Amino acid sequence: MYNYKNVDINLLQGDITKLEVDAIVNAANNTLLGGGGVDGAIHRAGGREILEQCKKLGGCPTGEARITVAGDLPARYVIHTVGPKYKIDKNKEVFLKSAYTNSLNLADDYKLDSIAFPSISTGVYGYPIMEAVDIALQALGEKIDSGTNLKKINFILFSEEDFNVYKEAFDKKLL
Ligand code: AR6
Repeated sequence: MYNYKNVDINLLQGDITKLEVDAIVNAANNTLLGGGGVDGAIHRAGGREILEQCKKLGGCPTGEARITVAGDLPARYVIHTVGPKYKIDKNKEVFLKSAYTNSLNLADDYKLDSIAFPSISTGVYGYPIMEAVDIALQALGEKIDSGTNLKKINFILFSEEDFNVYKEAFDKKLL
């Protein structure tokens, strides 16, 4: 557990669909209609209610974020964001950072206390996790510096390997 300017920052390993937080973040695609990876896991565990709301949103541009209910999940909301495709998108650093920042901003708009992020873009979308973690940290730091209502910001990594990459980067920046 880390703390930066009175915000608790937690690194976890496991399945984001199990977390009892105000909002979990989904690494979605532009359609918001589901897919594989963490997106598939969230829709599978959350049930149809999430998809019904997603259908009404009409998609989401890369780097932006949208919010829905969380259906059968223990979280209250799902914040769907779309990260860049590493090999295809130009300005991928900008888009990855804004995916984090816009998700945090949306959580603040809803006055949420807690949020959990997966590692956006580092699965199917091919972003190297060593590069991605620095961008996640930049977005986090700038958001907290500019003021947030959030009390607890969690990052949850599916594999032990990814968790260790995050831990090393977080130790360097936040300890
Ligand atoms: N909990 C936490 N993390 C998870 C879980 C889970 N249940 N399942 C996977 N991860 P990815 P992307 C990790 O591919 O790269 C989808 O098809 C995974 O190990 O889910 O942003 C969408 O519809 C990896 O570290 O997201 C898009 O088309 C991280 O989540 C596309 O994939 C992100 O991997 C988005 O690709």
